[in-house]
Amino acid sequence: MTANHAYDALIGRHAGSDRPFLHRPGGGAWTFADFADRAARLATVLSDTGLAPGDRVAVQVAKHPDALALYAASLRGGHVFLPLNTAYTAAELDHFVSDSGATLVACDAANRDGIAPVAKRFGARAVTLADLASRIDAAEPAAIATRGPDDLAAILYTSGTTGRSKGAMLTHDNLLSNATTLADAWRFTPNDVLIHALPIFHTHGLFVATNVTLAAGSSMIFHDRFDPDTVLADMARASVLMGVPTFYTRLLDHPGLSRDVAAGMRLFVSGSAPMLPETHRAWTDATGHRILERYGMTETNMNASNPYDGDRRPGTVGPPLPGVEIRVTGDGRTPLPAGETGMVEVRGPNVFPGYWNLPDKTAEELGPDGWFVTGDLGRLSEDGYLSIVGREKDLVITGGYNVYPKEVEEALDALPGVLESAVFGVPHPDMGEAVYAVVVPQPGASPDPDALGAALSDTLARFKQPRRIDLIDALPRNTMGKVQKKVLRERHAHAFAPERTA
Ligand code: MCA
Ligand code: AMP
Repeated sequence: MTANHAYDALIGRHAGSDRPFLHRPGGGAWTFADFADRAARLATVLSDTGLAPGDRVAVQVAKHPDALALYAASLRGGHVFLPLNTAYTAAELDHFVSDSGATLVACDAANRDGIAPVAKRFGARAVTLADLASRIDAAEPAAIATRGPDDLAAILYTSGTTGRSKGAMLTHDNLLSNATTLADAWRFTPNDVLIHALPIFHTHGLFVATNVTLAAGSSMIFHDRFDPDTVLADMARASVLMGVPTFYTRLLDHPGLSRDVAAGMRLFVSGSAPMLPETHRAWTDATGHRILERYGMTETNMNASNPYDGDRRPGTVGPPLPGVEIRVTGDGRTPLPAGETGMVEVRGPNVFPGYWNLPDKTAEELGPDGWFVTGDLGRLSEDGYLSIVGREKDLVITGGYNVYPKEVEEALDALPGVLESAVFGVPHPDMGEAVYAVVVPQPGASPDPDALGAALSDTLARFKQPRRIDLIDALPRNTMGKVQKKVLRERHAHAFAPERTA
């Protein structure tokens, strides 16, 4: 008898169920039994490639049901799943493959030629998801690898304010404990039907949306991308939507949104980026539903959530989830009283054990007492609701994707004619924030901002590329010589403001 902490509880448990799990984009559905069987056979295909328990499997594929089967197969085989944003360039992939020591890189046919040399350089094999899937029917179900709560289930790379991206290690129990907590807190039942329109290479779409559905034995309507028309059309047969704030602002702009269309829905969840209180209120006016906003991080899964019953307060992310502790600290990491703003720290079974191969970086952010320093600035109310009021980390969140200015500045500074640059976020009506860059040319040079932007496309994912690049004479600096991003943010705050009609 084997025991695999997350696989057994999320997938194995449903292996005999003929209830629907996943409604496919083109029609038809997988039952839970279909999904578990596909994962079991795909686990054999993986081990036939030479993958052993503990090995990392990097995956950069377009959203497809088989990508979820690959995640399940990786859990079953005891491998470490390493999902990658499809927007990443081959240059960005280089670091993830070398740093993780991945042995297999699953990709799409269209990218195979770009990825194969990267994989080869680091002793890995590139294989297309379609190729792996084509071998499923002929494979026998694999044995379930034994995995305990503290064994690694996944590594998700997050950028940082300094240096290269760090691999956040997530254990079987990080994933399972958070999934069961959320399924409970949000009252998921087998009758729920989730509209799954998020990407599946980040925590939100892969762990929150998928694991909660699995933990509760609910089902999902799998969309291959976010399309407001399709989301609205599917509300008639669904009960829950999870999204980033951009989903909600785009749906609010859609003429098809109404109380009637949303009448059968039970819950709308938002997270990954701050939601403006106006959006909450507009959603309630348009649909009669109160959006439930929650707060999480790659390193911690979900930490806080507005309550299912009771007051869902716009502009807050609610109290800590059951089993999770949150404190706000000041100088010397001393806890501050309610009402005061400081660093948000979290502790609980959801918090990761550290960054892959980076013990020093881990020690900076995760104390021996288990408190993790999030880099977010927040405030707790007297009755325990957390408000995220800013970020100490220099981070832009655009449409729910994180962009670390340092990475974009380094790419800009490496271009001919550029002396130095500063990158920051400004309000954007669709994406929440947009990436903005100012560039100081080298003496005598006058680089073309459009050409600079185009040159970044070889190295940076599209969502990281600045929406605007201006040339300026000098960066604003304080007396210590530090670039004043606040001044820049204020100077360009209205760059993307919707035009006013007189
Ligand atoms: C696409 N583009 C973007 C973004 N997405 N640019 C900036 N930020 C983005 N997020 C680019 C496209 O490449 C395109 O470039 C142009 O913007 C317009 O694309 P559009 O068609 O409007 O975009 P879309 O394909 O409709 O995507 C927008 C989206 C998507 C639906 C908001 O970005 C999305 O699904 N975001 C969700 C991200 C997410 O899951 N985050 C969770 C991270 P061009 O100029 O070439 O046309 S997990 C997390 O943060 C924590 C743990 C948590 O709490 O959940
Ligand atoms: P990631 O690095 O992708 O895991 O992004 C995590 C970051 O997203 C957090 O540290 C916060 O800064 C931000 N975030 C997630 N959810 C919310 C929210 N509901 N409100 C404000 N910020 C959020």
